[in-house]
Amino acid sequence: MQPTTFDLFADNEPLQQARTEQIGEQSWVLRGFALPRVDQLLTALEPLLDAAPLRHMVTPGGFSMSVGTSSCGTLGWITDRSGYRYSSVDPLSGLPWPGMPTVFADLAHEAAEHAGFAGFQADSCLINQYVPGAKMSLHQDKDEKAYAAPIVSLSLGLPAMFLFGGFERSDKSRRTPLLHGDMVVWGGVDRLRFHGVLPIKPGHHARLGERRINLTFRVAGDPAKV
Ligand code: MD3
Ligand code: FE
Repeated sequence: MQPTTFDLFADNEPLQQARTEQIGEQSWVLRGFALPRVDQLLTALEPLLDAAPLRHMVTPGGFSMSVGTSSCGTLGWITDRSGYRYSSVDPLSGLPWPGMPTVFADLAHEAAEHAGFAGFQADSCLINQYVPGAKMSLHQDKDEKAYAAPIVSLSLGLPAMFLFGGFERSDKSRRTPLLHGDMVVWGGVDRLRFHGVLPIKPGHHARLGERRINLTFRVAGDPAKV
């Protein structure tokens, strides 16, 4: 569990160090990994959310999620009264989800590689927006077709306290803060761990205002077809 360091910028840029922290056998937090690309990421995000706006989806149990969600890529995660699943069509518009911007795909690929997962090519990016008070209860991500690929996440805006649990809902969970620019890669034996996010505390982020945006990059469909 020895933290390693690497240079975020080219030689002539101001030195900023990102730290890689191991939080599980095959899970890594890449502190600040996305910071050099935040402007490009937010520029790419804006038109996506115009085409496929954030919405509060309803769970099979009939509850409206406190998190606002949308997707880009070939597949997007949805939920309604009939269940959770991936869809190639945005049910709001009846159109395919917006394509995955190159800056998203490249960043996710590089983060995965940095954590030891070569060749990661996401076919889905779930966009979660949290305002203060919004949370995500403990759950497993099991709607993807296969679990061989890791899940890669990017946190932007307000900080969150992330819960990293075990393989049973009742297992004790550890917590780690996720800050603007942090990325996390969960794979292998840690892929099916329960996880969640505590209610976001009120606050203001210089770049994103009163919100947190989390992007999760996934291989949701047939891995052979990505
Ligand atoms: C650990 N999102 O969208 S990202 C989700 O911050 C979700 O919005 C949270 O959980 C968020 O499903 C957490 C981190 C994450 C995603 C998938 C995981 C952590 C994971 C899968 C296995 C273990
Ligand atoms: Fe999840």
